[in-house]
Amino acid sequence: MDVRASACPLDCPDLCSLDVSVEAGRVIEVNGSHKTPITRGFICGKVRKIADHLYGPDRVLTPLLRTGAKGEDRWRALEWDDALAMIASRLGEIRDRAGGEAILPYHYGGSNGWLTEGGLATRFFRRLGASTLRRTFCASATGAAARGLYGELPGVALEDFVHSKLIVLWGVNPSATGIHLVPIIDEARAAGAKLVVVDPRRTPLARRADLHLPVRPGTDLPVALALAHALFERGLADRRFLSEHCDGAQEFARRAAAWSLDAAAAEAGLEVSALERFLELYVASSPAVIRCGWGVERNRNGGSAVAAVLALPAIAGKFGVRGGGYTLSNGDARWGLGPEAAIGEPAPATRVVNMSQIASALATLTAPRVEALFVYNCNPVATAPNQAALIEQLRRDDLFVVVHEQVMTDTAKLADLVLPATAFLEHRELRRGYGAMRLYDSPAVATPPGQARTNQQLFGALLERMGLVRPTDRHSEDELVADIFNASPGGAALRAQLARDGVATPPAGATPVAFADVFPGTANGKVQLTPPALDDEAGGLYRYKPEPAAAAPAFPLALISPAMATQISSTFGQLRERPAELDVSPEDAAARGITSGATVRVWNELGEVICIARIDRDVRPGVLVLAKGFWRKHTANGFTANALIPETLADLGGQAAYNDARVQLAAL
Ligand SMILES: Nc1nc2c(c(=O)[nH]1)N[C@H]1C(S)=C(S)[C@@H](COP(=O)(O)OP(=O)(O)OC[C@H]3O[C@@H](n4cnc5c(=O)[nH]c(N)nc54)[C@H](O)[C@@H]3O)O[C@H]1N2
Ligand SMILES: Nc1nc2c(c(=O)[nH]1)N[C@H]1C(S)=C(S)[C@@H](COP(=O)(O)OP(=O)(O)OC[C@H]3O[C@@H](n4cnc5c(=O)[nH]c(N)nc54)[C@H](O)[C@@H]3O)O[C@H]1N2
Ligand code: SF4
Ligand SMILES: [Mo]
Repeated sequence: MDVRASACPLDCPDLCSLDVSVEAGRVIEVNGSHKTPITRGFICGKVRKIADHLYGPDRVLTPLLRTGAKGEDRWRALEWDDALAMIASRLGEIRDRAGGEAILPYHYGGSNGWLTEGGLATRFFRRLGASTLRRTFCASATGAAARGLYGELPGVALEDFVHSKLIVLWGVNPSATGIHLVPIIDEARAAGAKLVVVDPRRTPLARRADLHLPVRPGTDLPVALALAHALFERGLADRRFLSEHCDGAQEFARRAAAWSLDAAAAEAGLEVSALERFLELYVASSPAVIRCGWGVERNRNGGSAVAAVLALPAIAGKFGVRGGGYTLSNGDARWGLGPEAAIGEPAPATRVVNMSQIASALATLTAPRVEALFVYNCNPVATAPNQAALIEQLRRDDLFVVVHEQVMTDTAKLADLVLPATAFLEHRELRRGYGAMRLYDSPAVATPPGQARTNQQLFGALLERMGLVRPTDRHSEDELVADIFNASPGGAALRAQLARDGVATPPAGATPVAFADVFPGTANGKVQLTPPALDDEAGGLYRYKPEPAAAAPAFPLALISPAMATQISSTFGQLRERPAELDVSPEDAAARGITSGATVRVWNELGEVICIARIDRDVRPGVLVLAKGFWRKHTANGFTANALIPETLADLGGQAAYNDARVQLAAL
């Protein structure tokens, strides 16, 4: 048995370093190592058990052609050559007749690397003149807000949280979504740090926190603005930092003045005393860090809310010390590298389709209508909004659906053609972390089962078959990786680090301190507290959009869908046997005669879900929780939370507003 070094590129901030035991090309065991220091030699249960995913009965092993009606689950195995010929001829025919824009690539992160996302897939669809997908499932509102205020600026390194005296977890649940922060928080607390959690649910860390603010979903904006306003009004704002490092402070203060602590507490469903206590802790503590998560962005106020939360450390003067400031996505750690250099084809100005509005796009776009959907790195039936409408569209006989996948997902089941994809231990991946500031170039360590092929192999073959290869093209993995590094002045040094240590750290180091080692990446190097571009995009940044009163009587409950510990979004869902459970507060359950374990119906104008209820004291009244990532088999009627999620967007980044679902609930 061989032990090989790798790194986990799944959509998780931690970017664990791995030791993978391999025998005869098969993964036997996966353990954490120490190359990413926060891994500390341990990893999550999901990846420890990845052999069940790689070699389980749901793995797609050959190309499969649908032989029954769409969704009927009857397939015939094909040779790759025949599958590729079929795709090339169908896409070619559609392009020649209806135009390239009748073809829509559909992809999100998959395993989030720069080889599997980007690379030859993007080159292929650009040269085909396909419609352009705007990728908005996740982090597009947070990304727009963070870049608007700070430009590209790395946040507080996760390992530096040990130095913090106050840790604020705002719409983030590391106990499930980034487990390596938990022991770091424990260490900080052992050294005297306080912990504040802002979350509608009493999460495991909220239970242990010094202060938990159980906000109503979507009300972070008033809370953050009221805190900012109180800082200004009480003379607690850091005037020196604001004048030296910030633009737009006056305008920000003017807008924040719309919210007193009283008004914000009423809107968010909190005690004013809790907001006073939060303010007191925040002012008194240094270093203080706000770990902003992705629970803040997924509603109609989400972009403004994230911007307001990120403004707080500037207003309160929390930067410039190790362990102080904010952490959002450390993907912005200024690597000076990106996947674009490997694509080798400029983006054409083709029609843009927001992936979070896919159901409507398929139903309503004309000139041209979408006739082919090519899905890779994504499982939209489980993860996109408006699930029932999407399923109906995928069933259309005049829509050609190709899905490149590792396992038979709910999306693959609705395809015309399914192609077997490799998983991360079976292909090379270049990946930088969005929590841990590390970069890996991990080789394949295991043999792909069956006829699984990498994204590069698939799209390289299609480029060739469709006559889209140019004589100057570079397309081997080595060439793509070389192009990524060669495009950057710091690339050679990073490559040398990777060759020497098996891991690289950003040019500014793995634990840069904002406003000491690194400064905002905005045009003038200052924080933009009210950036005009965001103001335009949001139609008024920091302007709160309350719940539409008309909807309340019919659909009085807010449904949120946070992450599960046992999956990454829908990834690994095939391994779960237990049905989905809907968490209901004791109050809302009692009002409807619902007991734990009862079958319930939860619905709105978009659809309904029939599943099992669990009475949960950790959920605030008025809120229901049905996790993201369930598969259709996990509920009694084959629909998940996504069947209740509207296609309306957050105010920035075209972001999906997953937590804006409003529903009614009844016992069945
Ligand atoms: N185990 C596991 N790890 C994951 C993932 C996974 O699915 N499973 N997903 C990965 C991905 S894709 C991402 S984007 C990250 C997400 O990482 P997190 O941001 O931690 O994930 P979520 O669970 O979506 O949301 C965090 C919290 O926000 C709360 N919340 C919901 N609405 C609101 C609100 O309006 N305001 C506030 N303040 N809180 C709210 C939820 O109750 C939840 O506890 O995790 C990554 N890591
Ligand atoms: N209800 C609700 N839904 C949500 C959210 C929510 O908060 N609530 N949050 C959203 C968030 S944060 C995110 S990030 C999205 C994620 O949504 P998706 O992008 O759909 O992510 P996954 O569910 O992880 O599915 C990724 C798929 O890509 C496949 N894959 C992985 N690597 C490769 C590869 O190399 N090649 C190919 N061809 N395929 C590969 C995996 O097998 C997997 O099936 O979900 C969103 N969905
Ligand atoms: S999913 Fe996250 S915690 Fe699990 S191995 Fe990967 S990086 Fe580590
Ligand atoms: Mo995400």
